[in-house]
Amino acid sequence: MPIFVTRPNLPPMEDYFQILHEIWDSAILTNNGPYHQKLEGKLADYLEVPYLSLVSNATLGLLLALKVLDLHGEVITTPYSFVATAHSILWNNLTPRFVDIDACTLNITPGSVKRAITDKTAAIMPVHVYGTPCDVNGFEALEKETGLPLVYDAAHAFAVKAAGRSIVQYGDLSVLSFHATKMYTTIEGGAVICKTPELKREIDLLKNFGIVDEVTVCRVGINAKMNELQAAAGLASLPYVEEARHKRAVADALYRRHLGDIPGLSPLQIFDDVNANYSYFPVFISSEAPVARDRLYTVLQSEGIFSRRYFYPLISQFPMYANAPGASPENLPVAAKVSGEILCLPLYHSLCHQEVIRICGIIRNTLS
Ligand code: T4K
Repeated sequence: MPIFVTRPNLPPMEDYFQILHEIWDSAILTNNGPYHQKLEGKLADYLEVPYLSLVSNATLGLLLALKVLDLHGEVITTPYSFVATAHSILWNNLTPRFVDIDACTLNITPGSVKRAITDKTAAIMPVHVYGTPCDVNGFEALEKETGLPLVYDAAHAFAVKAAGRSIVQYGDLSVLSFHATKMYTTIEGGAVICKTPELKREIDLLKNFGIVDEVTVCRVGINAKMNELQAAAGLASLPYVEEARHKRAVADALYRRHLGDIPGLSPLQIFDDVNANYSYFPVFISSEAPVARDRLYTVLQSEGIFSRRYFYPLISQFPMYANAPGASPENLPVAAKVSGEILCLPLYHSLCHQEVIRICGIIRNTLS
């Protein structure tokens, strides 16, 4: 059996089927149905936030989060992310301005963002990469100082807490992904967490074409609604999230124990005071290692182990971003180095002890 970088955390089939039966009986399949409403409430409680709006995926969530702020100009963001981050900026006719990342957290920092602010800057979009929290307090201070709105791409950060506080309580808006590859899934899906009831009302409007009632349309909205089948998957999965987090934590610790002393390999640090979600298990293969990152990637593949080079290439290297402000490699030395060294090893709730040991054995043999 191949081992993929991740596997969906599915609820027991009976739990999902029970809700599906009810949906079939009611024949309400979408458009703010009862399961959509129920999941919004449950997730808002679970994540300790007052205003949460479900969406059909995080990419549309990010698009709407920027749209709702009615911005013009540039959005400062990271080159080290999934391409959806920057695409949401371009889709809003805004220009991404890339700044370099911190070598420890792999996130952009208030300092690097501050140095890149110009009179064209309209907003800041940091990403909590792999679920590692950004310097949320520093960004909050920067927002107070500059008045620039903060939109977090929190696609990887479901259920993460920093200093005991839910990470999605920060910023004007935060966007979570519930894609099949995430630690909590609605198959496809996401949520926009809003600081104010007004922002939630606007997101709710925009995700449903801008429709107010049968005869009134007040915004150029889009269709970004989560449907009832997605919401049902989310409701059925939610009771199993903490168990999945625990199983991922066990696999993470096992990796660290068995990979700790391999020269040239180092796992991404887990930070004090963070309640992590163990979304990914990224390791760096440095230039001191006897074989390069890409060689290890290929060896693992030949053994049926499908690791991923998240995030290589950098977003700033894709053709539509290569001429964006800040995109030149000289401006992004840390991101460029990390992108060349990173490898995300398989990590998911059902990855068993023996599989982790086997993966570590292959890595040790390849790197020694
Ligand atoms: N912002 C950030 C920072 C993101 O990382 C993402 C998405 C977004 C925004 C946008 O979120 P969404 O609009 O998707 O909600 C995957 C995911 O498609 C994507 O959601 C995710 N980030 C990105 C990091 O990874 P791929 O192209 O690498 O996925 P794929 O299909 O190669 O799947 C990876 C492995 O997962 C496969 O080898 C097997 C396994 N898998 C995958 C699927 C789809 C399964 O076991 N079952 C499945 O159903 O992008």
